[in-house]
Amino acid sequence: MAAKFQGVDFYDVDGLLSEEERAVRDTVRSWVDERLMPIIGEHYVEGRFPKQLIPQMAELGLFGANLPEEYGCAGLNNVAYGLIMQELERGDSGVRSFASVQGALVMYPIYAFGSDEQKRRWLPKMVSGEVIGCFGLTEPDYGSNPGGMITVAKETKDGWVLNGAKMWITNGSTAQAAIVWAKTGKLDDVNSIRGFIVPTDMKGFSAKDQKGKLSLRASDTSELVLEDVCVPKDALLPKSSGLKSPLMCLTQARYGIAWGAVGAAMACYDEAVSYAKNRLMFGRPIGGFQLQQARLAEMLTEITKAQLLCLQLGRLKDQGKATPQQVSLAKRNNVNIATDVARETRRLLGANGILAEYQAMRHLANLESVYTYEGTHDVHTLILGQEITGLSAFN
Ligand code: TGC
Ligand code: FAD
Repeated sequence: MAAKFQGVDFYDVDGLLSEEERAVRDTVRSWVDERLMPIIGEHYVEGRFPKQLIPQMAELGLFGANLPEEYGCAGLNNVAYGLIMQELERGDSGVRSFASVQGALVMYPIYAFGSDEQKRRWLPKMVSGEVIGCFGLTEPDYGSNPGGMITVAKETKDGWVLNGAKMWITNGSTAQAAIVWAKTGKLDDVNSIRGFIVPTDMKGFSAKDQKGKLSLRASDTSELVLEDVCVPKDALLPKSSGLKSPLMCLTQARYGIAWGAVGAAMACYDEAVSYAKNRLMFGRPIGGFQLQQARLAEMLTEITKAQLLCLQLGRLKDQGKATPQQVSLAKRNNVNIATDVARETRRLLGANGILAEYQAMRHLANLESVYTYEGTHDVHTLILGQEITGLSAFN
């Protein structure tokens, strides 16, 4: 079994953090060690999200932590928020996903596109975990290309009628409220996309969990079906306007994922170092062999680069200067290196590396989802390609 997490900080990144940022990180780090680590392996094997942790996460202020205090949120800066995501994903990508969907994909659109009444009605209940939300953008035939969506919202004299299906929706079966993106005009009009807050107990709304997942097992992922779901006029997020609105939410979530992936990589590296020092083969620790040392050196190098990337991105975001393309670069790089670190750790651990008792295989399997969701690695490559050349691969 892995020893207690020691932290990974080769370049004294800690020294670049404020006292408050370190305090937030240390609080979440202790919570992950004490409450999440002892149970996550079992939940993963059983394919269950640890729902019993929701009130504790709310108590710690982990939901929408970078949103303003006037709605009960923690009002933290983006670096402190990122450090929360890092520590949660050090535990498990599914638990980080739960918090990032709630904060970046559900509370953020209500905050950014909602009316004052909607913000006052929903945000405090979401901070406290009383209401869990999900974010329905992806459809069975429209994943990387959400602009093609065929879910529609038709205006009536009393409100809106929604029809369509959403696929791969995190927290879909747990949620009391779904942010649903739908076209309010012709199917070829991406500018008619609007966001709706849909209570999941509405007639015509159903959520069915996806079975047989070999990745992100400690997370609920569902298909949502909307059949003539009638919502009142005030379900519409009034300031949502076109495809740009859901894509703005993705930028918030991708930012958190960039940090989260570093957490998963740190967990694996820590496990690899500890195992390499303790596992004896040919009469000495395997960490004494050059091959394993090269593995560890590569891991530490990539983690250190990813930590510095996140910190500078967070500082830019706090200054209002971070661009979606900079977020894409960090999501793309950090998830990629974290997947490599997890794979190399699994291999370094030999047969033990396939057990749920250790972390590497669980992180590796999780990171395959993280590589795909919130824009696949390929999509982020093309976003960067467009930024570099000015030529879009999509349109
Ligand atoms: P395109 O013409 O490029 O853009 C339309 C408008 O949106 C603006 N925009 C963005 N704004 C903010 N943030 C971003 N990331 C933005 N990307 C684009 C853009 O400037 C434009 O604005 P305007 O003013 O000109 O109208 O749109 P496109 O249809 O060509 O699509 C581009 C593409 C492929 C990059 C986009 O569709 C994309 O990102 N696809 C990936 C889909 C995706 O990431 N889905 C994620 C679903 S949610 C999820 O996976 C949750 S996982 C759980 C968890 O987070 O833990
Ligand atoms: P596709 O778009 O079909 O892609 C298939 C392959 O084609 C990929 O390799 C892709 O990179 C490649 N490809 C696509 N377009 C191009 C191109 N132009 N050029 C080159 N290659 C291309 N969505 C939500 O809305 N809400 C959620 O909460 C949510 N949670 C998720 C949780 C999990 C566990 C997973 C796995 C997914 C989740 N998603 C969610 C969906 C996720 O965002 C999509 O899976 C993702 O955007 C990719 O879409 P797709 O799976 O349809 O793949």
